[in-house]
Amino acid sequence: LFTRTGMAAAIAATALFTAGSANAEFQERTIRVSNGVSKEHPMGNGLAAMGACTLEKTGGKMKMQPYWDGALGNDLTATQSVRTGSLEMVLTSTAPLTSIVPSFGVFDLPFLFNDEREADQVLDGKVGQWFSDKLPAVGAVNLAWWENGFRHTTNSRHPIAKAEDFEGVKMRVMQNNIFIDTFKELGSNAVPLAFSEIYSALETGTVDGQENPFNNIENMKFYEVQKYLTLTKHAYSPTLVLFSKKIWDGLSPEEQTVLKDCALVGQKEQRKVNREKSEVSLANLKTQGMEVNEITPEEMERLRDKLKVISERHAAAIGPETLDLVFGELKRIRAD
Ligand code: TF8
Repeated sequence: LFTRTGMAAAIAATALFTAGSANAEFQERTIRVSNGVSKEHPMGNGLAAMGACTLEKTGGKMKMQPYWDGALGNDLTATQSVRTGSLEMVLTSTAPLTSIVPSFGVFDLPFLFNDEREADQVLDGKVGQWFSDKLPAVGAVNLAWWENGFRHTTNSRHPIAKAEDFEGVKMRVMQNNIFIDTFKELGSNAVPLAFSEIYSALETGTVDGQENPFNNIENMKFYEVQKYLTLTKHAYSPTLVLFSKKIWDGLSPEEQTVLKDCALVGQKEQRKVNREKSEVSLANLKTQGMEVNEITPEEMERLRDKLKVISERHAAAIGPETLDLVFGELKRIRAD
């Protein structure tokens, strides 16, 4: 009898121990995610897919908790919170981070990518990994590359149909030297501002124009204060899915794997919806009263030529190794 009781106790202890180790793999966690846009943006679809995935893979323990409209800071300040470990995650364009990782500047060069296929192939392959590998040293882990998208230009002054039409237009740009220089080169007055400040800057006339993907222009209701939309497609903004390295190092290997796998599940959904919605957004912007201007192929060629100097001027800051890597990969992709 004595032995049997001992056995039962030992079995109970084993059961407890097993439950305990399962708990150690996955703890109750709420992953707060900062983003500058509002929840109807395709980022919302991506985060919903990612969150459903983490819940499923952790038996309900790991939740994604998005914060919208820059409630936890803009791209740059939220990234600083991620780096110090006071915030788990941020979705941010690469451009504001170029001051932290100068090689990211390559993505800001005018007309780098021609289409989404090129962007996906560069970012999802070994080149994208090479960029991601630079982030742990500055306190962040990139879980995947999502998409902000191809950027187009809006303003309230006049239709833009050629390079010279940028002259004298006060343009809000991202907090990034290459964007500032690009619009200065075109004769605009380039004003760097955080994303959350754009609407009121446009409304009060502090700036005349800005540039962003269609989804963002619609999501932020810039159409209320902007008349002209020009299809410049002058840059593609990749989105980083940045996780705090400090917090990452305290996660179990299983939790880390779940986050990486689910960020890719989210990527698939986010890119899909972003691309579908982009066309819908353009149509909605017209319905809202925006006048849409295309630039003729000849004028586009002149615009590209005029901006070639930007790549030359910023080559040293970006670094030759980075440029070789990205342009080498693009050459390979374009030959396919
Ligand atoms: C910008 C960027 C931002 C995005 C967004 C907050 O213009 O394009 O729209 O990074 O995720 O500041």
